Amino acid sequence: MAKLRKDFLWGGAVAAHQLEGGWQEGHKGISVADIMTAGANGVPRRITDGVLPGENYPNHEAIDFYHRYKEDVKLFAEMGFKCFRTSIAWTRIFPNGDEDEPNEEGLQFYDDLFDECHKYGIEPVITLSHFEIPYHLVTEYGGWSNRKLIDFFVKFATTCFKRYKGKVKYWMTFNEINNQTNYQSDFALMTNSGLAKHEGEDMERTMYQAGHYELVASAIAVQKGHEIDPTSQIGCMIAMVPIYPLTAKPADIMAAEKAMQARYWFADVHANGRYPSWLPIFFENHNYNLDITDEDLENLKKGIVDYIGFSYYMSNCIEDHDGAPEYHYDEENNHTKNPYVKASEWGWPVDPEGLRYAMNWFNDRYHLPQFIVENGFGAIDKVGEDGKVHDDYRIDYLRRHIEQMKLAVEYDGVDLMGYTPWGCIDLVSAGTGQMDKRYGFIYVDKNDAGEGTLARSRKDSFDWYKEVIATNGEDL
Ligand code: P53
Repeated sequence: MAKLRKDFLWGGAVAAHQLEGGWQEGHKGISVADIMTAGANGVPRRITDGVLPGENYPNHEAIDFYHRYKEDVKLFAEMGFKCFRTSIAWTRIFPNGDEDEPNEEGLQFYDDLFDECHKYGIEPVITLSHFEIPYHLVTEYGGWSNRKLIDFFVKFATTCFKRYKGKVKYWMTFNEINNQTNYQSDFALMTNSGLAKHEGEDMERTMYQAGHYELVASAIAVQKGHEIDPTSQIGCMIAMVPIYPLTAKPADIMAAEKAMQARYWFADVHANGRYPSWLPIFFENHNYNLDITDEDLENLKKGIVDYIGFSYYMSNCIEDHDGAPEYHYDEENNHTKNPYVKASEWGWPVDPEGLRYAMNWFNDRYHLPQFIVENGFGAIDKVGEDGKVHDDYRIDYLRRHIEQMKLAVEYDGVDLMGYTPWGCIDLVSAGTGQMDKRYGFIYVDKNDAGEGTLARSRKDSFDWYKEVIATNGEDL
């Protein structure tokens, strides 16, 4: 029976914009995360036209990791982290995104952070673009609807590959690139691609065009990254939310299959180096006339990723909705409640077996190593009388998912590189902008209203996870 790798990368995951704060420190530019207000459970964040007075932008300060990272990395080391997944804020390196020269202060910040990690034997795992595109690229270029973004991104990526060669071995290009499958969502369009909706614009078409440019940019980055450092491993990052058929009715099975194709064609292109057969037909039937060149298709072939990085929080469900031959998937409206699965307070269905299912699905389809780079349970934590958070619900969620992850390795033969639960330290929620939707092993004293001392403290899950790592996942 296969076991977890001896060098299994246990760790935790965050993203720059959700924890760093210091939004104007070191000549950082404004990113799309800096113009998103705080929402609440069920209340979406608003995207404002620039940074406006009187609005509450939770990412501006976040948890002030920018100034406190040494203390935080020390706590990660205490848990025994082998790796730490974060992102490089594009706007620290190229504040507007279109400069000729990078910003040295930004580059130095990540040098210092990576040095601090290596001091404890913690390997950085780095996402290049995690929901934090320079806002200037949105206002001046229309975000990823513009081919020019490919060059800007490739420049950013190669600058990072060169600068951090020897310090960073594991990279990912675009975080949850397939979230924009939900092209009706202002949030998904802006965070993935810097796209704003315009009257009369077919946003589904724009999403496919932006996705194409991103995939080409990713494929070029993979090629450059390998040239610069042949030992580097560059993955994609897919939001894996399996879509199950609601029943055994054949049309439900087909609807689910088509929904999976619509959500995961991004992964097909990353991992197979080409478009799946149904997509050119779909583009033609919808008269999309996308800008896809032969050179692009060559680049896609040459830029196959080294591993499948993915997040897993939940699964969803679908039934046949209209019986049309195309099975046009509508992420915003087609999901159906799964009667066998309970949801979190935020309506995220909790389904540990879905993780094993997802790992098998990726394995059968791509035959590549995998890296679970996000998984976790967002919950309201209460500090007990003893000053500690007793988060047995979080331990329960993680334990049940790790059990399934191990089954996928031990019985199904999935080659798994590592596991980095999301928000290993409490941070700003991407979806709602809340502080009180917490994922961490480390509690941060700050609430939705922005009040608190920012002091860090260990939750019960901190001690639990430390033991999990120490026993390479044996003691759960
Ligand atoms: P929050 C939607 C569905 C699955 C994952 O999410 C998602 C989203 C977007 O909200 O995002 C990932 O903070 C993302 C992280 C994010 C994390 O999941 O909304 O990569 O940036 O914080 C959790 O609870």
